[in-house]
Amino acid sequence: MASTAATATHVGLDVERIRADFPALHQEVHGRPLVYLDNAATTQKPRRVIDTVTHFYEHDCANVHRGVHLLSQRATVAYERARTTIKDHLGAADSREIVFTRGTTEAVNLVASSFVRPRIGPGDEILITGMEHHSNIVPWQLLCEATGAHLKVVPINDEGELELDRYAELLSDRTKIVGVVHVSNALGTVNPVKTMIELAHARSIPVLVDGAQAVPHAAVDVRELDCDFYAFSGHKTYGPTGIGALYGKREHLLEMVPYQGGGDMILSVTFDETIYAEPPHRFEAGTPNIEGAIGLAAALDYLSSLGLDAVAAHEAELLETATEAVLAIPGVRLIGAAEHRAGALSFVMDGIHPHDIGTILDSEGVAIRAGHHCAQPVMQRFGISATVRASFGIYNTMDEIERLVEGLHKVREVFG
Ligand code: 7TS
Repeated sequence: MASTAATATHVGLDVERIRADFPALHQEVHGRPLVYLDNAATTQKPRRVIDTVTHFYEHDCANVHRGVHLLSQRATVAYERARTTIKDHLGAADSREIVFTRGTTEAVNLVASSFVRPRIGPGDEILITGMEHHSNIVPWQLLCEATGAHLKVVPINDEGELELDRYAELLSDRTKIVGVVHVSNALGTVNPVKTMIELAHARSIPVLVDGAQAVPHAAVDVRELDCDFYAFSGHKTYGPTGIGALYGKREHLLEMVPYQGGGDMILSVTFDETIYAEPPHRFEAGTPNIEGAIGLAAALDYLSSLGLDAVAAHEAELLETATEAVLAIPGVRLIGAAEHRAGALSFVMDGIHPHDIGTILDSEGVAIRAGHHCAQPVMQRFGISATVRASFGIYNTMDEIERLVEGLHKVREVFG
């Protein structure tokens, strides 16, 4: 993964060329050129993705897996080809290990319902970390409520890193699954997921990795990680909203019960008995987000074409520069100073509410996110209610970091 400590061995990204591919970047906000630094919430979309989705609507629009007619065949081929693109992007062995979902949130809920629920009972444990997004907390709480299992949480230190010793101690014979975020959206911390997976596997405990903030920033290889499940969202990786994917090891998917019932997930139905389709279709009930899947594949092709190492290096440079520049402003305190960070910079300013900072920055044309970032336990850990978060993508520039810093100086002027 990228980290602030990454060495600059990359050939570099042609950021001006990349920017030309993103129509939404070329607009003014409150009379200033837009500086978009809210990429952890969602990214802008390149022309290639927009054109791919438009092409589907203009030429191939039909339902999948059910038509003999040509348009339906073309839609089916494109949809299944998109699955192969995702498989290749994640380094999976078999495209049948890729399930299309609405995004990371649905992927976690799917694992909770179809994999963990049948094998968990009262007194069993689910182990997550103190830096999870709500989407990797609440599904497990729902499962605990329904089954009498307990949620255990790995603490984080003052730097915003996981306490690995505590993690090892918390793994127990009762642990039925580990859920861990690869890169924290609230702190930017890159977690040592490979080591965590090894430790869990040593006790035969499966691991689900939330990769929502990892896939946009660096190469991910699920076979190298040896994770059991890996989830991510299309819209944070330059693709459409409402689409994402779950990678699951084939041996697990084959054992899993359906998530939702409906069309497209069956082999045969009578009123007495339904025989389910094989994975992954078993988990894709109903008409899927066909154009979303195709658009996501176009986004991943686009990202790969830039070179994922160059992407990671460019963003590491942006993050390092932004961290130094923002810390030089009086009264700024970083929330999350982990040795390995990627993508996001979270901070607070003495005596000024993050929402006020966000509003003033917006008036200067700079889009950041202020809030709890759907990670309220992280805020509780640091004794705050919110942070300001600047998050970076392939099209951000050093000039934009200057605009952020100028905006923060304006904030200080306004608040005296
Ligand atoms: N996991 C992480 C680490 C995330 O950052 C997010 C979304 C999710 C899961 C959920 O993804 P979804 O696509 O299913 O909604 N994070 C953010 C954010 O940081 N600001 O807005 C959404």
